[in-house]
Amino acid sequence: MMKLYDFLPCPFGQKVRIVLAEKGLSYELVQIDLTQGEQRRPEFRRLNPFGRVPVLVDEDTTVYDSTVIAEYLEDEYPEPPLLPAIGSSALRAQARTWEDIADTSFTLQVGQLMVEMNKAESERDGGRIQRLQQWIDQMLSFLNHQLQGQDFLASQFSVADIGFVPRLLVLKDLGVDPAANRGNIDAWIKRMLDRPSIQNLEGVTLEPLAGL
Ligand SMILES: N[C@@H](CCC(=O)N[C@@H](CS)C(=O)NCC(=O)O)C(=O)O
Repeated sequence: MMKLYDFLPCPFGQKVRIVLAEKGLSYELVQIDLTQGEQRRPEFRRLNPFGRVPVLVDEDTTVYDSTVIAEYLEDEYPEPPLLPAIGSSALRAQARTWEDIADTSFTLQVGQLMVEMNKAESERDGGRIQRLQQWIDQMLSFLNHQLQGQDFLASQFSVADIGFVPRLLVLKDLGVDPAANRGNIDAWIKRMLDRPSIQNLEGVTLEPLAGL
């Protein structure tokens, strides 16, 4: 059976767990407690020398980085597909671009906002909070525009949408309502919340993560 080394609050691990659930794949979850520094243990470093979750072990294959894991799962277990069909190169590129935008220009920034919001009010950097909220707000408007006339970011439900889910689910509690005045995002979130893979997602929390 596959093993997923993960820490439940990690948004990148959550992304991979949505993919596994969508594909109906069973796996053993091995928790690496980042709050206890378990990612620095030599036995974990042998799997990922960079000491980061998630890591997937499938028989003799060890894969890390959520995007690479999702691609590996798509190659090995293509049904149901979570990328547009092979041959639809432009749409596949679009899905991968949005997945990358989610990871590098959304998830990280929401994580930084979480860190600030978790501080005592007197310790918070108000300017940084404002800049992060503005950045996230702009990203959401960009997404809302992309979703005009389509149900999902790259024509069908895909890794592009999945990439945004973990942090979309916590944003409202961080002072940015993703759906406010953004009808396409509102409908998109409702559509995604219909999916058992997302309804049953574990680890969605407002606790900031060390090491993000
Ligand atoms: N690009 C990586 C990012 C993974 C990542 O940042 N993982 C964090 C937790 S969410 C981690 O393991 N941090 C531990 C550390 O850096 O010590 C991915 O997509 O999988």
